[in-house]
Amino acid sequence: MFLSYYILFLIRIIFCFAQFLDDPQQPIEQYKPANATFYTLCRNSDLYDILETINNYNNRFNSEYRYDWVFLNDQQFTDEFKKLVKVSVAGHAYFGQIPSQHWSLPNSVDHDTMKENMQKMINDPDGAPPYADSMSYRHMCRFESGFFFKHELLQKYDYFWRVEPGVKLRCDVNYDLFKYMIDNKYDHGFTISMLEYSKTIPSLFETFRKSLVSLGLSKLLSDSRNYSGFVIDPKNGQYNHCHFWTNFEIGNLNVFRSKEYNQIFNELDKSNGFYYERWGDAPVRSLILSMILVKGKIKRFDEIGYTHPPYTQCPQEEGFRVSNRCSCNPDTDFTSKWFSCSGHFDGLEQQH
Ligand SMILES: Nc1nc2c(ncn2[C@@H]2O[C@H](COP(=O)(O)OP(=O)(O)OP(=O)(O)O)[C@@H](O)[C@H]2O)c(=O)[nH]1
Ligand SMILES: *[C@@H]1O[C@H](CO)[C@@H](O)[C@H](O)[C@H]1NC(C)=O
Ligand SMILES: CC(=O)N[C@H]1CO[C@H](CO)[C@@H](O)[C@@H]1O
Ligand SMILES: [Mg+2]
Repeated sequence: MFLSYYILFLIRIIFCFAQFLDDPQQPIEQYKPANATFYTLCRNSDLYDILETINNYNNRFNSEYRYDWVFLNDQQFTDEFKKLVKVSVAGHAYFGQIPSQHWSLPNSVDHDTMKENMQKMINDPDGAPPYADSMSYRHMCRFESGFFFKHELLQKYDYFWRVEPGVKLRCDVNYDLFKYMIDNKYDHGFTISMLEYSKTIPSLFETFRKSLVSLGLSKLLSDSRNYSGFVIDPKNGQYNHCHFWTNFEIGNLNVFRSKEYNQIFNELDKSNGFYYERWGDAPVRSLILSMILVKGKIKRFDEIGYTHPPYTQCPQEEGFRVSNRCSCNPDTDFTSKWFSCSGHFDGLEQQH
């Protein structure tokens, strides 16, 4: 009896010592992260949604790797926002305000034309598209298309992973996704892709086509070595409305900083379509990226469980869902819906 207590005691001591040697704090401290950061654009009123999301990303990924997180806002972040967010982010948190010239109407916008078009969209007899009446949404889309990567807080990074308040990872991501991108020479990664509401972009593609022509880049429209096939319908040469959903994206900032990206964005911006219509950042960015990236540079992450309400990507394979502790219902997976563009993307990759 006494002896067995003694043995138990010994085992306990050995166990404690082993735990000490295996202190999980130690290797994490030494982990050398990639040159990368999380990035979130949000308002002060998004505080509690973003806190939930940050904690979910910690649990699923970031407590292991401790990447930084850059928060941008058109207003100043409150002290309360910064205090609560800072203690949740596993790496360093940085808070920035967007310069007003990146979040305001360009001088060339004619206010009457803009208001008239907005009213027409709101009163559409077949129903107004989402955010038809929102000015801030239009600023947001223009900012995310042409300016976020110019913010000073993002200058010191190569890669970013965009996160929105309220999104969730639904499975563990148990490898360093940034290093995966870099090691495999990917420039852009996405989860969900889908069709855009055509009412929000009536002139986008024509403006885009003309922009490429005036920049001497029109050969890109039919260059099969790029991703033009992802966005252009070969039957009529028009936009097929496919876009990468931008609320989850992991990408190389140097692509957005490139001369081509900015030339094309500036041409599009000159037409004021962000305000006269309601161009989303997703179709704008998808069109440009599909032209300037060579096949093999864009990765579809089909194994990342992810929700941005109302849609979810959920891995189908049970073994994967068990080993990565997925919490999503595989029957809710977006991939097989008719307005998903993932099958189309995979088809292109196979031709590659
Ligand atoms: N600072 C700031 N951030 C904004 C504003 N409008 C949108 N955002 C952020 O921009 C991103 C996209 O906005 P959302 O409202 O989520 O747009 P969405 O994803 O197209 O639409 P939802 O289905 O409503 O999520 C989110 O990260 C928002 O937090 C704004 O006026 N100010
Ligand atoms: C990270 O990337 C940025 C932007 O390309 C660069 O300026 C910076 O020097 C890089 N930092 C490191 C540590 O390599
Ligand atoms: C502008 C741009 O980057 N275009 C690319 C499209 O694809 C061709 C073929 O791979 C590249 O050479 C171009 O650089
Ligand atoms: Mg959103």
